[in-house]
Amino acid sequence: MRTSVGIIGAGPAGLLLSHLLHTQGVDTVVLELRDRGYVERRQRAGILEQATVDVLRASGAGERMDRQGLPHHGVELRFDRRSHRIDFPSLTDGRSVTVYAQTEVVKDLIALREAAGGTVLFEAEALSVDGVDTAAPSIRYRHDGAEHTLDCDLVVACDGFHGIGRRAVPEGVLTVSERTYPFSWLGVLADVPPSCEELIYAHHERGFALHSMRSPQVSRLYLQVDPDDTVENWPDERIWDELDTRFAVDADWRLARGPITEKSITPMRSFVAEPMRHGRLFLAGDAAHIVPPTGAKGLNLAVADVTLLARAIGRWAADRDESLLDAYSETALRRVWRAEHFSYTMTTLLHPAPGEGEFDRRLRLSHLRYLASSPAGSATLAENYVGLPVV
Ligand code: RFL
Ligand code: PHB
Repeated sequence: MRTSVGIIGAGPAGLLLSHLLHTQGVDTVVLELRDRGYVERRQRAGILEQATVDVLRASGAGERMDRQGLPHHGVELRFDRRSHRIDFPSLTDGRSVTVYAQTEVVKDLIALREAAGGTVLFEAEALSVDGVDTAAPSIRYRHDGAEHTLDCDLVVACDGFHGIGRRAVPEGVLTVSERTYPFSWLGVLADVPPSCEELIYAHHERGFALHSMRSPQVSRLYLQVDPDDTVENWPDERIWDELDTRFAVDADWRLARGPITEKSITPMRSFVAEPMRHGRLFLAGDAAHIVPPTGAKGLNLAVADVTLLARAIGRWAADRDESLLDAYSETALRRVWRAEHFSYTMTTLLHPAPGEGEFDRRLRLSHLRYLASSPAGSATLAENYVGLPVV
């Protein structure tokens, strides 16, 4: 098989890139390890920055998002048993975020690719990328029990943190910066209307808790847990009791309980591999960088990467002008490192680390009070959360 741009991975990065290139008349093939149902149901992100919404809408992928997405104009920080609202529009020249689940973005993009006759091969495992230093790179993959080769002009690895794309870069070329955190997130989906109108980021001495949502009927909740904890340790009753403790406020507020339909534990990691290009191979999304989910940036970074890349590939396909391709890694990394810093700051701000001392605890509380009470502090949080237009 032959295509212009071979894309590994049908997560948001790979699917959106394929869609954006299609709108510019560039042919792609997407290879995806998992089956379609798995990819469409994998629970992950929920918050879209304004710029992400704009890209989806402008490319024709925003029709259902515009009907079903929930615009959010602020978040609540909760600590010391009190609530503090951060208002986005007044602090950011009118910008906001939208609650619309990654599962829905992925379903919308697959449906669009299907309607346009695009090729997305599910249960197709990329095994290696070859010839990235030549003008004729290729992807070796397994599909329907046989091995095949996809010949390409360019290859884009959108295959997430555990993918194989990054490994095609020769030894010694990539610089990796990394941090793992001494805690994880237990995430649950519950069939109960959210107990809040906006997200609640709660800091408690027993650990962080987050109240998010998927729809007016479905809540999404997270608890900080130990990195070696398991879901078997967390029966539903224990989860609700712990959430009650961490969200407790001196006000008339109650957390509604309902049937928990899904539970999983996610480690927290920061990771950047750079540069995001080697020869004819490009890295995008989680294949190149990971942020801890506290800042809600991962999906938005993936969208920002492929938006840049689609423009660069479009220019190259039209007249072989490589200037935007050459600039891709450096331009993308400026946003990546801003998000890395914000996600790290939000994570260390809200999660007590095991074994930390009184000094760290007091610094954290002081930082929280500053962000909640100073207009400059609140504006820093707000402008990073909704996404900085220029970085
Ligand atoms: P993905 O979504 O991981 O997709 C990669 C795809 O590549 C496939 N693949 C392969 N295919 C073929 N051959 C191979 N050898 C392959 N190896 C892998 C995989 O099956 C998969 O389908 O990466 P992408 O597209 O870069 O998208 C990144 C986002 O998924 C990720 O950054 C976000 O989900 C992170 N994230 C959040 N981001 C936000 O912007 N806002 C949020 O509110 C938010 N919350 C979260 C999150 C991530 C979380 N978890 C579970 C890590 C909350 C959580 C709990
Ligand atoms: C989510 O809704 O899954 C979500 C929201 C905000 C975050 C992380 C996850 O910071």
